Amino acid sequence: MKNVRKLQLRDIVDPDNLGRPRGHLTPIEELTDVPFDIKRVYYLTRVPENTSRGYHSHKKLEQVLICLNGNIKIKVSDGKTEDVVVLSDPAEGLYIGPMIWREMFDFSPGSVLLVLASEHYDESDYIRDYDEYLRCVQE
Ligand code: T46
Repeated sequence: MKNVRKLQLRDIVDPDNLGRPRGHLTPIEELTDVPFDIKRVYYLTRVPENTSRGYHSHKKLEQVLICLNGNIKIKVSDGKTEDVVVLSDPAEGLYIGPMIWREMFDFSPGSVLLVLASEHYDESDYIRDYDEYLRCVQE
């Protein structure tokens, strides 16, 4: 689907000098690891079971969603086709560009969704009404 794609982020796993694991490190640099300047970062935590969020599109905003812990499902649609992406790997991002409807659901207990955004928060960039969204993408 245009304007939606998975990004493989770096996953640095370097043992200490005795060969013991030290865990994973994922660096994210703007315009290198994500395709935009990062102007805003936010995260979703403690989302109750059976709770869905999103239900909107953005006119211009680009974002990368990363599940830092647990797993989360993201439904994306361009108004014609839809797809469900499962995020569970902290070294994987989901790029969502302009005019993509998104819904986030099935947050596992303790899950954390980190979002990197190309713009500051601007409510006028949101399309929160699905019929309006469909009218916009069909124009
Ligand atoms: C998106 C998905 C993945 C702010 O004041 N600043 C912010 O940067 C954000 C993101 C939200 N807010 C306020 C606006 C609302 O009063 O926080 C409240 C909850 O926002 P919203 O209902 O839009 O949250 P989600 O989880 O439905 O959607 C969010 C982002 O808004 C959206 O851009 O793509 O996460």
